[in-house]
Amino acid sequence: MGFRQRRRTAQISNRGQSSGIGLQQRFAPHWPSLGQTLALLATGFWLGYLPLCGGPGGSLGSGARGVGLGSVAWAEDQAIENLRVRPDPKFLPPKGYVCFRAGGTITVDGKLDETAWQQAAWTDDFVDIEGSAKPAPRFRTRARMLWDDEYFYIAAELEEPHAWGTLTEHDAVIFHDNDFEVFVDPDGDCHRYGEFEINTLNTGWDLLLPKPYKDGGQADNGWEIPGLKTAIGIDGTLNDPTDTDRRWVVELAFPWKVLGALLPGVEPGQGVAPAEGAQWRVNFSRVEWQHELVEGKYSKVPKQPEDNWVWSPQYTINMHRPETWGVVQFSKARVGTRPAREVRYKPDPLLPIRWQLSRVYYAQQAHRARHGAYATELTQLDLTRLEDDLLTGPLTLRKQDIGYEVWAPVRLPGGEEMTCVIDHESKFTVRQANAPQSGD
Ligand SMILES: [Ca+2]
Ligand SMILES: [Ca+2]
Ligand SMILES: [Ca+2]
Repeated sequence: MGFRQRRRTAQISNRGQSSGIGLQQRFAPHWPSLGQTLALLATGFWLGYLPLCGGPGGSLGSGARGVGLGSVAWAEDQAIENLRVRPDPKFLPPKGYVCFRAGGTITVDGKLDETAWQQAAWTDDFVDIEGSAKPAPRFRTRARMLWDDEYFYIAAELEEPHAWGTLTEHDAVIFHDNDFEVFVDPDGDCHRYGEFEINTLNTGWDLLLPKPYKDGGQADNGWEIPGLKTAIGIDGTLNDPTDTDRRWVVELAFPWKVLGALLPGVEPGQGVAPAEGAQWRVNFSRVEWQHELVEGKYSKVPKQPEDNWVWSPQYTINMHRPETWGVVQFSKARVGTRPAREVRYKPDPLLPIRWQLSRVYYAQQAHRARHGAYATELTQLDLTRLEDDLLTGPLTLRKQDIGYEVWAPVRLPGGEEMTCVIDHESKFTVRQANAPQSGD
């Protein structure tokens, strides 16, 4: 198997926090050290087939779903990924979805027989995590969303001829089973976001990321979602390989009290539902393992990588790049009503600017991986000129006490002026034009 295959295998070790040590030791010796890696890169050994400079093919598999933290192997993973993966110069819009109010009560029982669920639109079918250029998923996956004053409801249907699962302990590493995953970043700053994973046995793992792993973030498994309601429906039989199943259904109710408190300045448990028209960054992922039968029981095929199927493509095997997650726009219109039918998804005009700022960030990551330090001038980065109709001037790179910021001066179509900023930890912020400008 090639590079990609081994990377995918190594990622298994890096994702597992609790059980990762042994696996990491098992796989780590097969990997070159960071120094060796850079030496190989310097000799051009990998340059022949690794697209280093973005472009449509600029995303080979990476191993960055990991939760193994602070290890040398992890740092090497990141350095390698940073060298290989860059956003395409052409803006690729994330998926969008309008989430309407549920008309009646949603009973979280694993059945989507409520009228409101029937009236809610399905998302697009999930695609490979690396995008539609990769082979289509073997099994269909799609989701629906609704909300009311208390909850953000998510339903998913996962076509599955063999429904099976093993994990029963809360906060276990659920993606070691086939699973369904939810990612939520309410303010879209790419920091402080929640993740929830669930398997066919209705076992959940809720965790909070203060920032992405690639930026030094450490998962907080102690983060819990009090009041969360979850249910699984199995259209078939669970853990019975003697027949063929059809699908499993996930039904979830996330309390706003908890999700809303992911926003800055909101005390724990004090979150509220989003305002009319608010847009949150959300993505869904499905992990699917190849299985075999061992003594009549389902078992993972050893050393086979998992498939990752998602709603909004990540363009690399890494969910922890919130800049490519989908956009959920909340509407107070009741699902299925005439007012709801008139609501349209309105893409945020800043999305292309964010994409461009992300390109600078990834170019800086690559620069640091190659040269040991961030570039001090944008011209040192391997980037084509960044253009967008909303930009009112060139991007500027501003050194900070630690790291840097890149500023993009913007005028919205309505005339409002602001500065979009990304920093060295991929945090995205928008500053009003009149705000004090440090760093000049
Ligand atoms: Ca239900
Ligand atoms: Ca956030
Ligand atoms: Ca937890």
